[in-house]
Amino acid sequence: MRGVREFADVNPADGSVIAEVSEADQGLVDDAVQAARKALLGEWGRLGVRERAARLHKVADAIEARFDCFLKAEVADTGKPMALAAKLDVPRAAANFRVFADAVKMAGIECFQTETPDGSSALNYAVRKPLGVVGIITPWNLPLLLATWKIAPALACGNAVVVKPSEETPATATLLAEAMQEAGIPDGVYNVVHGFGPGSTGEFLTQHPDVNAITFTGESRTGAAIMKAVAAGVKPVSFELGGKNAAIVFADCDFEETVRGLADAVFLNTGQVCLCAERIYVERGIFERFVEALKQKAEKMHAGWPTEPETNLGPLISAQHREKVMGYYRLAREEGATVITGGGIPEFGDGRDRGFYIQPTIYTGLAESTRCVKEEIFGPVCHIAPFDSDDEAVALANDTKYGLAASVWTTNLKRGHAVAQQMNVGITWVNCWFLRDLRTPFGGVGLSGIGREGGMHSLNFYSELNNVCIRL
Ligand code: NAD
Ligand code: 6OH
Repeated sequence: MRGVREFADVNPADGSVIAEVSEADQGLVDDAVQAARKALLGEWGRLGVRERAARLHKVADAIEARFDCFLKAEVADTGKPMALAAKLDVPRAAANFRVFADAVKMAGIECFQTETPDGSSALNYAVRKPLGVVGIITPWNLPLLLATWKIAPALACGNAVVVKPSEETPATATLLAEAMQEAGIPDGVYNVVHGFGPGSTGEFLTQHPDVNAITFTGESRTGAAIMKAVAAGVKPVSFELGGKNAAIVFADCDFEETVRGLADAVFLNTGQVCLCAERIYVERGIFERFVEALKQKAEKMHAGWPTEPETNLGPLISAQHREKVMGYYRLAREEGATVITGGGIPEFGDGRDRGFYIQPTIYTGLAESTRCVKEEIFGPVCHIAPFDSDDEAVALANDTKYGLAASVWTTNLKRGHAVAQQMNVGITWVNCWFLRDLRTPFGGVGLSGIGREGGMHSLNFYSELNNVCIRL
């Protein structure tokens, strides 16, 4: 028998088992890849761009028609507040399909008229072709949003995909198959395999000789392991990896807006967003006031059951991840931090005590060289430090091996531009955070990734260009 080892899907809000999931072994991964390859030779491979785009809009329609199912599945898998998933995760899944359906229809092709040495000319034009079978490996923090961010452009470009969602959050990728079927996406174009990473489904997929490219979102260390796995086949990769993102707060900021924005940037999704700010640098004149204001926000957060409308702080994803974050909370004290608030595990006296909740936490007083300031924690936690000049703030923010996102908070637009452009990252927000336009380049520098996705950047990654040169 193949693919029969089962693993538990756990609800992080109360530790209950919500499903048993079959782990795909090498044989099942082979089947999925072969199904995808076969689909490329069938109806899917013959569809024109207009019809492909129309079907992707239908996928978006089918997601919207099942909004509540996706919502419940995502919340059960992650424990995140239902209000957040209803505002962010599920709508973004539909939006991902619509944006890339439209983008591929609008995309032009490169074309050059070339002068030849004999005084005549040639015409060059590049045609877009699918890569083939794309392996998509995704994490647990925004499962549906991040999977569809890659699935939609891959399908828009005519590829077939094999998706391996995180073992922590298998539900919504599975449910998406129903939406695909309803939308008329032919069998074999969208495949899902469940399982773990090393020595399991994820590794089988990255090492598979018939997979043409790998697109991955997750930890930087996992990205490094995947690079090794694909090296022998010289396959293209797109990596969206970790971050240790900085925020720079100037004394001339709109104080209330900034505190509100940064409370989101630190605590949204219990700090489990790759873009979250874990380092906040505040101009010295407003340092004490800012620390106090963010502390007030942290202490007012409501760590309720996910379905309660006032809940704005869910649990962490797993007992193991909570142990990792608690390790950093202990380390911060050893490294000499002042604990402004939090640092522990809350007690509720009900079923949530069996879940993986953790207190929102703020530190000050750490040296910049400490591990808590240098390493990604991925929890509801930040360190706040003062600065005295624009140059010092830029230097502090850029002193990291990561380079995903930054935010700058000031009412001085000239300063906002100047500082933003000096950030060594893929995305800098000024007076906002996680405000997304899906046409813009998205990705990271250094340990935060390879390549850019979004709009044309996604279309360029998920397709091969064949330049045709015609002598005229
Ligand atoms: P992870 O790297 O542990 O796992 C991500 C996926 O990779 C999972 O599906 C996992 O099963 C799989 N995997 C693990 N090892 C593998 C291997 N050797 N071969 C093939 N597949 C393997 O990441 P996570 O813990 O699920 O997610 C949290 C991390 O993701 C954080 O570091 C966060 O910053 C990062 N992240 C980055 C972005 C971004 O856009 N830059 C977005 C979300 C999350
Ligand atoms: C990381 O946790 C969040 C990534 C967000 C996106 O990839 C996006 O497209 O908004």
